[in-house]
Amino acid sequence: MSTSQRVLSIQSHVTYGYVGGKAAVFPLQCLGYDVDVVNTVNFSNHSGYGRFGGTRTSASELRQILQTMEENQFPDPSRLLTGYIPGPEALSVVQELASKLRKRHPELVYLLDPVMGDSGALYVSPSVVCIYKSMLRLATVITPNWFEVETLTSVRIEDPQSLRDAIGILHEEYQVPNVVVSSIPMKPWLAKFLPDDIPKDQPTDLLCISSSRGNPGKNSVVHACTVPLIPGYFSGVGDLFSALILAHFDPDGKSPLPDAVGKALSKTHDIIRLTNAHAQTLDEADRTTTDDELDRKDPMRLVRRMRGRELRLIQGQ
Ligand code: PXL
Repeated sequence: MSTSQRVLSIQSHVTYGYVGGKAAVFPLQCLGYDVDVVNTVNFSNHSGYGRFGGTRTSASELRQILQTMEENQFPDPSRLLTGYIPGPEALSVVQELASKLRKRHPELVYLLDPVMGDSGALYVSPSVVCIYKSMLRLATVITPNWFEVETLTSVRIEDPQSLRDAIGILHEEYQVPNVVVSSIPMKPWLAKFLPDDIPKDQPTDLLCISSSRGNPGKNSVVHACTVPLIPGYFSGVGDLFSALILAHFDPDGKSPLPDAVGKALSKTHDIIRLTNAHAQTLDEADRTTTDDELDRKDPMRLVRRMRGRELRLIQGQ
């Protein structure tokens, strides 16, 4: 990779722990990128701790930062990474920027992670959904989770055809060249649909699909790979995964999308393994997942549990 590559990363900042920009920027820097960072929120810690303090960056603050960057004629990035942007006004400012950069540099590599929710629930304002839909055509790669694919396409994914339909809508209607959907639980109907060399007898595996749009009239190129599921939820994993895809992706051929996704998946998996091994060293009482009664009696129990599950990014560098 040339040393002059520059990423503009626009996502959340937390003082303690590794989600959003804290999960993305260090890996990008380790891989040789200069990273310019815009924080969409400035919080003490991620929301899973139950208590978090700080502020969201307003649309006018974002505009001021971006405008001054222009006035000072700082170099434009060759790559753009956008993640958690919880409000519609702020997201519109990012849309304007992405649109301007895309016009100025048609070769811009833009990874858009449409962070909206998970497991059937939105955790951003519902009004960001239609803004994301109108931003999709600006992206080079998008990394929605299963729920976000359903939200963007209004397709309920319940069999191979609906999965094909949803990805087809993202490629054709929304003009997204590359779609990566990760952390898909291995469902029986999905297993039947996969090629022979993918292990399917382990319901404990997670599947990742990457799909690149073909030339007009041609089918898209779809790759699938699996990683063993490590039980439990680790915050910031999606942010790390997206950053690594952006870092490794070389649209001109040396590392096309499936290669970049493979590298990102194995590195992310290694960090989760390291993090999980560390979490196992916690006291039994703090390791046990949810127990509302115990958490109510001792709110610091949740804090200890979350602390033990912060990504071991530095240790795993
Ligand atoms: O993508 C994870 C994430 C990012 N940013 C903030 C969060 C979380 C997950 O909880 O709270 C502020």
